[in-house]
Amino acid sequence: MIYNEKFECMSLEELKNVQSERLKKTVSYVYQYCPFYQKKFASHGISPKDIKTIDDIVKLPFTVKDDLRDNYPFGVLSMPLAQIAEIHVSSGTTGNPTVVGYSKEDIELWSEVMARAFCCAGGLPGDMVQVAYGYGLFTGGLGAHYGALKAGMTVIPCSSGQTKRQLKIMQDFKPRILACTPSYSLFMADEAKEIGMDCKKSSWEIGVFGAEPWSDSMRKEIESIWNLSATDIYGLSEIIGPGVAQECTHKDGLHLFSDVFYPEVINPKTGKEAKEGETGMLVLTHLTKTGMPLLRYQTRDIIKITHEKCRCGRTSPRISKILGRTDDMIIVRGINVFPSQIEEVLLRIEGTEPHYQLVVERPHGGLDELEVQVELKESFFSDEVKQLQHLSDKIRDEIESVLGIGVKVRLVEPKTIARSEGKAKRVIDKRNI
Ligand code: DLL
Repeated sequence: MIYNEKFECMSLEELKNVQSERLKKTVSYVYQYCPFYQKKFASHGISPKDIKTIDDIVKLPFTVKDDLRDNYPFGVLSMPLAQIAEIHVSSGTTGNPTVVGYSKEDIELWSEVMARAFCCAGGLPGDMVQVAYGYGLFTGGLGAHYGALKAGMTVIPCSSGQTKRQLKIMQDFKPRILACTPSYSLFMADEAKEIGMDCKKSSWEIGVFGAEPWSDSMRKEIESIWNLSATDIYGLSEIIGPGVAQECTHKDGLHLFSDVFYPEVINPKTGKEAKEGETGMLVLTHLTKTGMPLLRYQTRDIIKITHEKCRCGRTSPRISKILGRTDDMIIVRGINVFPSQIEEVLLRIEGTEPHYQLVVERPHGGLDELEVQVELKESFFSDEVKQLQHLSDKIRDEIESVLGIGVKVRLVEPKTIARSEGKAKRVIDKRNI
């Protein structure tokens, strides 16, 4: 079912008109209400009258994650804080996290795009949705929740974790849709097998899986284990959370809801537009958001885009799965991790060198495990085992409090982590994704 046929199936010409009108409105709006953009426009010599159609978007300056961090916490809002309805936070590189403010209308917009996403995946009003994305500052849980409500579905707000209880709920309530990270669906399968459950008989027919990279082979695995149709959903907190793009049942790219989020694909080195079909960085512009609209936001996600109409009838452009990042962010159990966050902790702790490596594994296809290998200082190397254990526990606790996920810490001898003459190789990703 197509949730909003008018906007999802609009002719490209009509779509362009809608995008042009909305861009003009958004640019005037931020120019009037957002001191951050007033300054940015002034320093680029741009004013709203320079924007006449959507093609003029290239005249606008880019917005980057550092802009949000430099204006932490509320400096990029376009409305007084008192009118902001909800705040979410996503992990930053070091120091300040990224804060996102939603107006009441933005929550409505979020509900709309997530309703589109559930229907795009094959869901129908009346379906029951088990939301096993984390609820809280992370956008996954609440975004899925709002969308399911808007689409007229029944929500079970499980959040992530308490896996045996999730499985019992699935068996007893028989939800048709499961929304969680793809790796959590595999972890649930392991638990299910442990308690002798026959996964093939699950009530889930549709999976709405995202928030982390996953491959087509992982899709096949999940589909065969759970006997469901696994679809990919993409989004990021700065833009809205989940609901920027979603695969339809043809699974031939993710439909990006471009009447509300305008996509560009650029060469990350030159900032120039990449050609259709060429890989590049996805840049997104809010066309209707009011709490914290962003113009030409550099997502750092590498994708390809096509504007060909899909067999499902939707005319929205489709993006490939996320092919990589332009930075060194990795996603571990759905949580964004930057090596620099770990480095910052190590620099604070006496006894360690800032030489470290992150090893990520997904044992038996289950949940990701992150091991932080840290080099000891020469002077600490000869210390008692007890002291070393204390040091390793301290590092683990501090890293866990920064990242919000469990990690293993392994202290290694001085000068054993390979030095590099160029960019240090901080991450060894052994997951097959
Ligand atoms: O992960 C929002 C989300 C929640 C999307 C639930 C889908 C489902 P952030 O925590 O801000 O927001 O992380 C955003 O995660 O820039 C991508 O690098 C990555 N990401 C999100 N979805 C996918 C996906 C949420 N389907 C960052 N495939 C993004 C690959 C994804 N990477």
